[in-house]
Amino acid sequence: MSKKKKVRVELRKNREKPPRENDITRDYNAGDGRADDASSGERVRAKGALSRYRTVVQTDADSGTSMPATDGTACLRGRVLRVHGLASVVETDDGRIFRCAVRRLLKSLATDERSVVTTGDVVWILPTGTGARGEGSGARAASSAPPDSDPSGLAPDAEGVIERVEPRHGVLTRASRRREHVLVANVDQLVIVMSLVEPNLKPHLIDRYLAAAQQGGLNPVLCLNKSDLADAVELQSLIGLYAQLGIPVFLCSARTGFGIERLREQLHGRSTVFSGQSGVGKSSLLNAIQPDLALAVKSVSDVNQKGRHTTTYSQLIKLNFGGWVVDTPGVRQLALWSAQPAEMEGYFPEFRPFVPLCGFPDCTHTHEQSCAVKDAIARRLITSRRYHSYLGLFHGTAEE
Ligand SMILES: Nc1nc2c(ncn2[C@@H]2O[C@H](COP(=O)(O)OP(=O)(O)OP(=O)(O)O)[C@@H](O)[C@H]2O)c(=O)[nH]1
Ligand SMILES: [Mg+2]
Ligand SMILES: [Zn+2]
Repeated sequence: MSKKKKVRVELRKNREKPPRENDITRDYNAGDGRADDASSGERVRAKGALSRYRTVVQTDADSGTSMPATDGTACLRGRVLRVHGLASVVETDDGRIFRCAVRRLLKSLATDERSVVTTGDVVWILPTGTGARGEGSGARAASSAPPDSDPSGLAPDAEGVIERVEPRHGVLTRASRRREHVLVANVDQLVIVMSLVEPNLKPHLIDRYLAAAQQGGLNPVLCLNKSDLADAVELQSLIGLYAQLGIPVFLCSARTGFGIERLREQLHGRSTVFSGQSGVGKSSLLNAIQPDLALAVKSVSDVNQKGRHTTTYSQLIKLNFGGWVVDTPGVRQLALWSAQPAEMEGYFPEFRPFVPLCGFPDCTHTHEQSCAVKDAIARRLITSRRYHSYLGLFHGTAEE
């Protein structure tokens, strides 16, 4: 059984007539009759100003249950390439590019979730503008945004409205200002990009990414870049640790091309998101993998401007050798979204053999006596570095 959640929706009073009464009926049917107060929830706020609420039931398996009906003949299916504030750039299945607003009802549904539409979403759009033209946008979608053009970087063929967002799978999510921020949807692999130096490797951030990957249903891959600048010998134990956990580790240099062929093979035929701190070389690696992408990378003159992100928005890119990749802006921190402390041990697979041996069945492996996990750390069966990452996540403190 999939979980159901009720969402209280305010239908904003921007229309004279109640919007789409037939939707309510449909919601009622679609929601197993549980759109309880479909009409009884109507309240009149002020004379003449119609203000209505309704509760819709969304299932996790199909959060589209309460989405407006899409007219299969008028709507086009597409994928969100980028989001710029209120506008999303969508490539439809026939290869056209649309600049889309989001239907108001969808926004109402998502008031508590920051990401009603995110990069990678599969959506249904209703074309609104005329002059839909052009075919085959792959090359344009892949090229970087020319300055002073449309902020999307693409000259859209036409305009449209996003009517429906398909249920997501494979998401990279984080907590941002106490809200859920879905960075990317519908990918199957997360490439955690770290650089050996400039900026220095942050093992605790790796562990957070690994937890986020499990949470979002992504296969993690660790990519250690800038191998031309530092000797990786000192990292053998770290590389060994992640390899033991079953995580593929790639040592690369976007500058020299070292390790790039292997990374390219890893992307082939998959949908991948690249994430990591600013300046680790995410965009540089993608340019090395497919040079015609010509993604903007930090130039020498920018190097001293610390904290400045060169990539400023996530974009979904079609790879010419098969596959999709999302280049994202750098992150400073990665706070997990809605993860309960008790869930954290599940993100540390090497704890698993010991957890059943703890003295208390609900042992948190923090302060308890007779904790088999802490014993395993004392016996060096679990590294104390990973245990510290666990403590940081458990207590919800920021990583060092
Ligand atoms: N020496 C060396 N420098 C690299 C390598 N990869 C990237 N760089 C440099 O690192 C800087 C940052 O690279 P970007 O590709 O812009 O980094 P990014 O991760 O995309 O950064 P944001 O877009 O800000 O998140 C640039 O000056 C690159 O030239 C590498 O393998 N070796
Ligand atoms: Mg970048
Ligand atoms: Zn324990």
